[in-house]
Amino acid sequence: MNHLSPLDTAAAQSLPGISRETIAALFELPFLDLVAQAHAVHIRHHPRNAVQLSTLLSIKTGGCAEDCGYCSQSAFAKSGVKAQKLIDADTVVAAARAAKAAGSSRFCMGAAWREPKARDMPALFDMVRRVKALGLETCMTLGMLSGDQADALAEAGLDYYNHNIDTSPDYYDRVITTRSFQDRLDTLDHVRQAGMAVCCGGILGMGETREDRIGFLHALASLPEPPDSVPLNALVPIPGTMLGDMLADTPLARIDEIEFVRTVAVARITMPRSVVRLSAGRESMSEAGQALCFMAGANSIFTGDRLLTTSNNGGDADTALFAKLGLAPSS
Ligand code: SAM
Ligand code: DTB
Ligand code: SF4
Repeated sequence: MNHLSPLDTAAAQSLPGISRETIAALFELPFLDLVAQAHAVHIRHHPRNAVQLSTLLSIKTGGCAEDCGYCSQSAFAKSGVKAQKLIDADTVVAAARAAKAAGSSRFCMGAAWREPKARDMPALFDMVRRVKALGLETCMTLGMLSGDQADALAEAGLDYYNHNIDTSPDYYDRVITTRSFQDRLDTLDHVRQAGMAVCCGGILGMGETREDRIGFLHALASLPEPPDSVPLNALVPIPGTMLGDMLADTPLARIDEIEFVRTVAVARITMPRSVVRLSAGRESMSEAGQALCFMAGANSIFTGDRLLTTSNNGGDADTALFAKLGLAPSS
């Protein structure tokens, strides 16, 4: 029998130290058993039928020095995304106000930087303070941070910092060459040391194998502390990016919905207390696929009709889906 007993599930929850073998065995479970187990873990640690809503805004778009193979904002990509400077705080606050009015509880500001420059820091502090004053949780994703930068952002009141490991340590070099897996771990460490909540996940459907998905979740669950929030993105294939073009040539590399749901379920079981965010790629997912993700333990989404440079399911589609599924937004 390859089924995990409840005892094994309990072992999987006594983190840290979850083994690769345990994660691999979870992936091998019959799909319905896996989703049932994940749902049982989910309702033990999180409110039922509740999904947290976050809204994204690109505060500095394009022209990024990194070569992330999925990203439209890399200077190495021919995606047609134009480089723009850091936008002003008034524009950010207006977008945050609209996000709050639409029911979002967290506002995530993303910048296409390798890392923020010293001259940008005062404007970032101002954005954090003013968005927070609206009664929203604040999140930023700005690339790598030094310990001092993380401390200063925490001091300004930043609640969450998003910095993804993106994929398994083994597959990482096929996706990004300009910064290392260890660089990412160092930034995550600075964020945690500064006392901010860590938001860390990655992308599925970049041509990685099941082994890579196991390695990816193993790396996340083995961080000194599991991330508070785990965004799971399905690759949005953008023409002119290395991976977008690869997927256009080999459509079968696209992750199927059942394997995506499996990955959500294994994330839920291996990181029982983390909030798992069904992130980019939701637009190309069926309603039934999204419902299975919620069943398997996803309990956060990005709302609004834009992500950073690509479109997202608009609020109307999400309101209709929540009504169909009996889900309610949570804070
Ligand atoms: N420049 C910062 C950084 O890389 O840390 C912040 C912004 S970056 C766009 C944040 C994350 O978005 C990436 O780490 C990646 O996981 C995700 N992402 C970017 N482009 C994507 C795409 N085309 N499809 C799915 N996820 C994507
Ligand atoms: C994350 O993991 N996904 C979000 C957020 N963190 C910053 C970004 C998704 C970007 C999707 C592609 C785009 O819109 O350019
Ligand atoms: Fe730059 Fe972030 Fe895009 Fe990588 S993912 S190219 S670091 S904006």
